[in-house]
Amino acid sequence: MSANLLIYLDGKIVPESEAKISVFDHGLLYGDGVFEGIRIYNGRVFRLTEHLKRLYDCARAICLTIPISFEEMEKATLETVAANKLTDGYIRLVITRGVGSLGLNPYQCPKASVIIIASTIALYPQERYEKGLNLITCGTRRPNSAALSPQVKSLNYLNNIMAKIECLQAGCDEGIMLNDQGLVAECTGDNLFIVKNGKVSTPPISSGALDGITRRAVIEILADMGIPCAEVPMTRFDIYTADECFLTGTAAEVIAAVQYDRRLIGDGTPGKLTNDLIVRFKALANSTGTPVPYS
Ligand code: PXG
Repeated sequence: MSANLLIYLDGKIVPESEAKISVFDHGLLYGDGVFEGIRIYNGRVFRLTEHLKRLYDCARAICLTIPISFEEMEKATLETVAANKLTDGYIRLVITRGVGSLGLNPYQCPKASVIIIASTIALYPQERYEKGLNLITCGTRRPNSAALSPQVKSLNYLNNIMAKIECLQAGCDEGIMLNDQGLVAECTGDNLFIVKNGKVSTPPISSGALDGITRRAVIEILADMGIPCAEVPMTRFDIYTADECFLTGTAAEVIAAVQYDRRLIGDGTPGKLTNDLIVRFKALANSTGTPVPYS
């Protein structure tokens, strides 16, 4: 990690070495809190409003009061990026429940903490963007929404981390997580799309897929190309027999998947539409977004 980052912590921008939180913070003790990951492209923050809306919705869903307004959060995010003079990078917003006692009760935590980190991220090596990813099915399932809604980007990502460990131990790059009914939900930190006979589809949110912002952007790009995207329940069979498969996420962007459960997807190389979407997504990301107010 770069050593001299400037971090926003509860209203102040401080050097990384001073950006510390208490061991009694329930974000640490219980994973009680929410987060967002946002990209900066070419001096602009991509889909900032959409990301902040999701953050505030997730906080609301877990009865967490974010101590600053939406507008203040927007300003703080842009100021943190400007302070670090980043024109391309990654922003991590973290809201923790705050300092409390050694008990679950979140009402013992008087004030949530707000952390904004502006840095960089590289999820997969460049070679993977050219050749595509190798996927497996993870044994770890997406939680049922009657447990913790899979829409909450909470600070407890253990479910996804367990799934990621399975992929890595199997020598694969990523894994597909099924829901409790055995339907395809998504990957460990990315949404999933397939192309078959020129038709594009992606699992619906009701299957346990996160309502990803990159997913939404890709559906919009497809619509602009005159290609509808069906949000329909999907099984492993649909992926085994697809012509193309790709993943979307803020960190991963758009990336092809070329192998799944040791079967080749299509001819085992990134598909034509996938490559086209990679280019179109880059163009969109580099030409839109909220400008960063560098001084
Ligand atoms: N599914 C899950 C479970 C996610 O956490 C996505 C899909 C993609 O959503 P967006 O809105 O980003 O298009 C996410 C978000 C990582 C990492 O390091 C990944 C995410 C967030 C933070 C870190 O892999 N993905």
